[in-house]
Amino acid sequence: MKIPILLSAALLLLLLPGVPAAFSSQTPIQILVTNSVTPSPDRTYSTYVVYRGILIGGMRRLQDSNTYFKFTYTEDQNYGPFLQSVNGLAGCPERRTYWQLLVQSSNDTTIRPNVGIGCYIPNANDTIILKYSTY
Ligand code: B12
Repeated sequence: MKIPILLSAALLLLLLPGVPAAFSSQTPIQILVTNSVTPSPDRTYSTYVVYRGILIGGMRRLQDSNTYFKFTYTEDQNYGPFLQSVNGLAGCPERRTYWQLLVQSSNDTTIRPNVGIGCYIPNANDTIILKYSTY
């Protein structure tokens, strides 16, 4: 008897306004891959992170579902994953190139997050810009 009551309570919680934010697990984002070093076409992809999920989760999900998006990263012992390559193009210390992480929010402001792909938590409808750049 207790189990159906618990199930009904859970269902009710899901239907209450305000509560679903914690349950509805999809925060949609776009990923724009662009190259400021050598001219090449931009590519835009759609994916999502779970509620308060980190960017790399959405990137992995995209990689698993779309053969045209690939990335690699190295693990830094202090700062976590460092984005090494996107779609086969790798950053190169000798050429001083790297994949810069930028975020354009739905209100059109663009920021350069002060954390990497393993720490950044996207907001709904963010456009994550992976920009091949020089430093
Ligand atoms: C130089 C530098 C870079 C260079 C590193 C290459 C080079 N050969 O110089 C470049 C320009 C590539 C870079 C990029 C980024 N950086 Co940087 N970088 C630094 C800086 C100023 C010095 C690092 C250093 O040389 N330490 C001395 C050496 C001897 O130690 P090291 O452990 O070998 O250093 C390596 C790591 O620091 C690594 N690294 C550098 N930046 C980052 C960022 C992340 C997320 C990771 C995992 C590793 C990493 O590269 C260094 C050289 O191999 C630090 C700030 C500071 N004063 O420490 C920020 C710093 C480490 N970077 C930071 C950030 C946020 C980034 C970016 C995410 C910025 C962006 N939005 O694009 C990107 C990384 C994107 C990606 N591809 O994943 C943050 C990391 C904070 C955090 N908790 O995640 C720091 C602390 C600056 C800050 N904003 O406070 N960075």
